[in-house]
Amino acid sequence: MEIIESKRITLREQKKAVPAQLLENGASEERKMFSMRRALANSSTGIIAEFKRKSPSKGWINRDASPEEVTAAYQANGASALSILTDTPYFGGDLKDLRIARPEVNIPILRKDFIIDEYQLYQAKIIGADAVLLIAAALEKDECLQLAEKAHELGLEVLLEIHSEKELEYVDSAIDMVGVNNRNLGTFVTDVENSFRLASMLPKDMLLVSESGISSPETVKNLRQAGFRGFLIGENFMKTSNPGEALGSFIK
Ligand code: IGP
Repeated sequence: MEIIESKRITLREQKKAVPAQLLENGASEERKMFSMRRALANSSTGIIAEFKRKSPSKGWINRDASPEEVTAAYQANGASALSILTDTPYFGGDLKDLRIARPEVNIPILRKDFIIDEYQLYQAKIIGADAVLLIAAALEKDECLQLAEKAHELGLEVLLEIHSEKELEYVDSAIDMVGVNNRNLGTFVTDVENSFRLASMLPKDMLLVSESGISSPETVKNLRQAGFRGFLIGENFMKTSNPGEALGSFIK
């Protein structure tokens, strides 16, 4: 994946500027954390509302959106949790977006990025994330489990993202939640059927999240019936001029 190569380069630069040891010390400091797993298990809406300015498939979705305003509005309109893209070249996000949003809300925040190195877990903890995404397609299984363990040491929860049956082998007790991505990362085609198909093959006691391409309340209702407790929605809200309100009318 080209995006992983770009991550490696960025990481090299970041590590030169701030050595890993220094960041690790900062990341070990205690702070208040919000459990995403618990929020989704107990919540009425289960919506994980995403802050996303652009994507490789759509280009700019909402170039000028303000992270503090949008995330506060998401919370006010019923989001159970937030997802904030921190990748710059492909998604127009920034570590700052998450850091700025943190004091505005008191619901869990997922750092959405391509995580390949524990350095990024230290960053996630320091900027205020409660959970991180680990993408099976971007990691070897043992790398993925090592990162999951490190995340837990820092008090971060792990959402494992899978897309296909062959990635079911990544599902492990070191994972807090499993996300089924409805978007094929190779072709960018989204198909919610993917969630329905994989749900029956996943452990019954695992907290399941359906990701991408969700644009109707009806779909959320059906996914809930199939066992999903989290619904990760970005574009459907971000493409409007008022993402918070769009979420409000979606769940009404
Ligand atoms: C949100 P959508 O179609 O509602 O905007 O999708 C989210 O699932 C998507 O942004 C996403 C993603 C990812 C982005 C899912 N997995 C991995 C970057 C990296």
